Parts: sequence; structure tokens; C-alpha cells
Amino acid sequence: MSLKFITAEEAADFVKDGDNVGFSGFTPAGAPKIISAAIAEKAIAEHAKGNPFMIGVFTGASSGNSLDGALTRAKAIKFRAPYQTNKDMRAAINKGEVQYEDLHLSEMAQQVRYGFLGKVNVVVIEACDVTQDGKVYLTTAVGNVPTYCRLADKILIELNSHHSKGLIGMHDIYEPADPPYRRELGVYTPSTRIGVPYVQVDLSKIAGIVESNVPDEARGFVAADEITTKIGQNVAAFLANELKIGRIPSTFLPIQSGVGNIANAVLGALGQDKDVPAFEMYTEVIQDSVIELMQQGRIKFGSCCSLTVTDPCLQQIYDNINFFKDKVIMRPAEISNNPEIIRRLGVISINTAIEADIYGNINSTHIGGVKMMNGIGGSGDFTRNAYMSIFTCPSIAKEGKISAIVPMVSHLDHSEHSVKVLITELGVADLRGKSPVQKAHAIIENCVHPDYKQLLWDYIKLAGTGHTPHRINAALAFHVALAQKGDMKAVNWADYEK
Ligand code: 0RQ
Repeated sequence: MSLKFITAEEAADFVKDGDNVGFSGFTPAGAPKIISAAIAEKAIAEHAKGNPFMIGVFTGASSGNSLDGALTRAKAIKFRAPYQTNKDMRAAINKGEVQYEDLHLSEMAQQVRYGFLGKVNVVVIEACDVTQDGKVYLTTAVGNVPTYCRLADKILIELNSHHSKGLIGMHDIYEPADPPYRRELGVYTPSTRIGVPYVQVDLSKIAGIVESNVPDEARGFVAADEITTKIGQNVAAFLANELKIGRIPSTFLPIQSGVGNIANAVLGALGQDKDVPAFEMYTEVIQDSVIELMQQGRIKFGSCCSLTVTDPCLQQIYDNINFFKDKVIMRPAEISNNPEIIRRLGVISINTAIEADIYGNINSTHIGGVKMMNGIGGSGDFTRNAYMSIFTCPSIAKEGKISAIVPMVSHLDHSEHSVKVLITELGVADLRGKSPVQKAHAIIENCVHPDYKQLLWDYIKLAGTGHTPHRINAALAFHVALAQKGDMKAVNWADYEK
């Protein structure tokens, strides 16, 4: 059977109203671009004819503008999981137009296999090569492709020549069996391989191949500023001291780092601190800063699910592919983010909070407790299972009208039980071995902005006694002050004293 080349429009025709469509990619890296855009065009055409056209969109994590953006603008998404970062989609989710299930990324593939999210009808994947016997070599991410390909009725492949075939060999594909037959995952170091470098698909399912030549849609970063640099330096100094006093072994431990501007700056600072030895990463996303640090010899190895780098950075990797080939492995999300492996390797996780509360609970997803920002992503997979889980954030947001540290988080993603260290530009609150009240003292003393310190000490007084003291009617008073007066500093505890 020979492989059939078709146009993006012909590929889009295989997708029907009501289908659940699995897509490759993890972040914009490795996500399809032209078939997804053609599906969006088809939706617009169908809507113009008065026909319904909406699909379920299953991915590895977020995707790019020509997938999440285009399909959202075409009003073509009935359900979305497990993560997104696109501004149009965010708006549609917060208007209630798209139903979004924000899931731990390690769980998505198994939830689909268990049948919790319905049938996968079609899968659309980006590849750098396909063989006549159905071996698909992926590009800059793995995501949940192995599972989606096995479960879908039809497979559409976007063969993207913008990616180097030098990527062949950098993936490690393994799909665990479902309970009660699942076995241990034999990953003992970040560089252990347990699978094969390709996704083996059933040839008879390949409906067609579309040729393309377009770059990934990864965004650049805002350069590190004074605040993010200071946060990074605080993380680095804290870890260097943990190493010095023997709480981190002399070999150091693998690092996981989240996405975004802050995570990128933290990693940069960690790489620059010479008291932190060259280290390995067991993480989900490799960003530009990791590539730079690999070239400097500061990062020795990176296991990930995606190479979410800017196009110039990706070209650098392709130009020096032999240097990177034995330094990077891309794995399926359920392996890159696997709780068993994270716990075994002793990963140090570093993620970003939108807000934290005085007891160490973290909100990473909801602005004001109501509006979805991105999603939990892999932060929960790592936080709950890490050797030590660190959260970072600037102490204030929006010109100081918002304190990132509040009496009670307005939405909970990571509980005080999982969060071990909180770090802002002002300092470090080490929460290990402390009761809730002791945690509150460490956080207010070390991490809270001076404009909010006294207000939080006064809240503690108002809260009185208890294992985790709260004045329930005042616990969200910072948020009320922001909503009513535009500034959390406008809170007046006297209003809550009775
Ligand atoms: O607003 O965009 O209007 O400027 O939130 O904040 O400071 O640019 O930080 O880019 O690092 O993102 C938590 C969202 C941080 C991200 C979050 C406003 C702030 C700004 C963005 P503007 P910054 P970052 C691995 C792990 C969850 C998923 C995760 C995230 C905007 O890190 O999505 O960790 N994490 N995945 O002004 C109101 C507050 C605010 C606030 C910040 N308290 N109230 N607005 N902002 N704090 C990746 C994967 O899983 C694939």
C-alpha cells in the first residue's frame, strides 16, 4: 500500500461535525498548522451554509494560533482538553463558548484510553518523516500522539519539511498498558530510553499526507527584568545552599521548570549561578534558555515532551544537531510527566503561581478565582511528586494594585500539602517542617511586598486561633477590595471585625 498525498482541504474533508479530533504537539511545538487551519476554513464554510460544524479538540498541551486560534475564531470547538494558552480561546472559554476541561497533562492519554472523553475519530499529526511500513517520525513534540493514533479511525499527517530529519532518533515512544496490566516504567535517569524512536501506526488508517513547510508558532519571551532576575537568583541561591548543607545530593537532582517569562528567567539565573553544578532536566517543556545553557555546558541533558523554542533557536539546534542529539529526549506526555518517574528520580520542580496564600496554597490558573488564564498544565504532575516543589511569583502584579500573596487563594490548584518552598523577588519562604501558622509567618516575613505586609499581619490577628486560622467572611477581602475599589490595598479590616 503506498502513501497518498492530498491537499489540506482534502484532509479537512475527513473531519465531520461532532468528531473528536486528536492533534499532535505539546505547546505550539509539533502541532499541525495547515490541516488545522483548513478545518477552521471548512467550519466557516459549513456555518455559512447554515450547517453545524463543531469538533472536540484533544491535544498534548496548548497549541498554536493556526490550531486553537483559527478553530476558536471559526467557532468550531465544542470541547477542549487538556491545556491552552491562546488569547482567542481564553476569551471563548471565559465567555462560556468553549467547554474546557483543564487536566493534569500526564493524565490526558489514559483518560482518553479509559474512554472518559469519548471516541477519537480522527488524528492530525505533524511529522518529519513517514516510512512505507507506517513508522511516523515526529517533529518537536510527542504529546499524546501514540494513543491518539492507536485509537483514531483515521490518521492525517502533515509532513513538514521546515523540520530537520535530524530529529529522527530524538524521540522515545512508549505507551503504558492500562490497569490491571500496567508495569513499572524503567526510567532510572533522565536519559534512560524505554521505547522506540517512532510511532508505529496502522497503515490502513492513514487517510492522506499533506506536505508543508512552516515553522512552529512558539512565542518569544519578554526579556528577564529586575524582578524576574531577582526571583531567579533567589531560587539559585536557595538550591545552592540546600546542596551545601547536604539536603540535595552532591550529584544534584534533575530540574523541572514550568513555562512562561518567569520560568525562562529562573532557569537562566540557575544556569548562571556557579554554586549550582551543571545539571540534568526531567521536564515537560524545553525553552530557549535550556538550549543556551546546554551550549554553555551548564545543562548536561534534557528529557522533555517538547522543544518549545523560538524559530531562530530551533534553527540553531538543527545546525548543530549532532551536538544536541545525545542531550535531548522527547517522550509522550504520560512519560515526561509521569508521577512514578518524577518521584523516583527526585525531580526538583519549579513552577509559577498566579497567587499564593499565606498558608502556601497556590492558584496557577484563575485570575480573580473566575477567569481561566492557561490551565494547570503539568505543574500538578510535578508539584505533587517532586523531591521538593518550589513556586515562584513576583510579590505584586498590575502596578502593585494586586498582591500575589493573599489571605486565601481564590482558586486552588496546588495545596499546602504539596508546596514546599515559595519564592518571590523579596526572598524565600521554606515551608518544610512547619505548621500552617508557622508557614504564614515565613511567607509574610520573607515573600510579601512591603505595601501588603502589615495588612497580612493584621489579617492574621483578625483570623484568631485555629489550626489554619481564617476569618471566613474576610478570607477573600483582598479580592473584594480589588473588584470594588480597584486596589487590594483598599481593604479595611474594620469592615470585617464584627
Ligand atoms: O498579565 O499578560 O496582562 O501582562 O498574568 O504573568 O508575570 O508574565 O508570568 O508568563 O510566567 O505566566 C502562572 C500564568 C505565569 C504561567 C502563569 C498576570 C500578569 C500578566 C502573566 P499580562 P507573567 P508568566 C509547564 C507547567 C500554569 C501552568 C504551568 C502558567 C500575566 O506560568 O500558566 O505551570 N502556569 N505549567 O500581570 C491578576 C494576579 C496575577 C495576574 C500575574 N495575582 N492577578 N493578574 N498576573 N499574577 C508547562 C506546561 O504545562 C505545558
